[in-house]
Amino acid sequence: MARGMFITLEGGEGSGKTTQAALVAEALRAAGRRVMVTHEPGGTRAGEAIRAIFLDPALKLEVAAELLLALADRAQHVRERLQPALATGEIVISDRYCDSTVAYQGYGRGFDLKLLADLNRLASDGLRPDLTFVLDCSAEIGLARSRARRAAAAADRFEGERLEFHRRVRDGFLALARDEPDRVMVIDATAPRAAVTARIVAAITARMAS
Ligand code: Z5A
Repeated sequence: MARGMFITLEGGEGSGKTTQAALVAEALRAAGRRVMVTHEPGGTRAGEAIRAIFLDPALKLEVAAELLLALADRAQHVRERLQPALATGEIVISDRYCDSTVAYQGYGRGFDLKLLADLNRLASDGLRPDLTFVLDCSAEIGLARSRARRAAAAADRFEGERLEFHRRVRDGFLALARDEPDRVMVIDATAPRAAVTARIVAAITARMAS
């Protein structure tokens, strides 16, 4: 069976994942590749319903409920969208995936990392990214970007978290990059958008060639 390439974009709030998912896809398509862009939480009809609950600032979710919602969303996303697209040989770019659960629910909320690895394996059906880019910037910069973009709209459940939470999340992503240097690459998210895109596309192209 053909197997496309699975790329994930990770990082804190406002680090530029959504922006880069679109720009990288555009660059790869211009080079003649078939690309699907998707995201978590969401990416499927059921997933978008889960996302609405997951982010609703009016809901006070237990941390275990939050974790299980993220995993339920992933179970649906992997089987309904990721595996079928990869099976046709597409390049799949997902804006967040399993590493977000490790960073947010593990480093942020304090769940045991071994437990999360097991649960992620179950939810993802063992599907691992070929390459992951952590868009890295300080929590202050990321949150300021998100606030500026959302203007008068209400903050979601995560934006309302204390700065310390967002710093732990950043530490989590950087720890993942140290643990898995062959898969996870840290990119300076404070660089200009086009420079960030160029670094990501260069790394993908190099990986394809190898
Ligand atoms: N979450 C979780 O807890 N557990 C899980 O397992 C999963 C997720 C999967 C929603 O995710 C929340 O779900 C997330 C973690 C949790 N909460 N938080 N925090 P999301 O991905 O939907 O939401 P987000 O991370 O808050 O995304 P975002 O705010 O949309 O950020 P972004 O996609 O990284 O950034 P952006 O939208 O591309 O850019 C933000 C702004 O910065 C925008 O105005 C851009 O034009 C600007 N920007 C982008 N790049 C640049 C550069 N290079 N320079 C200057 N300005 C830039």
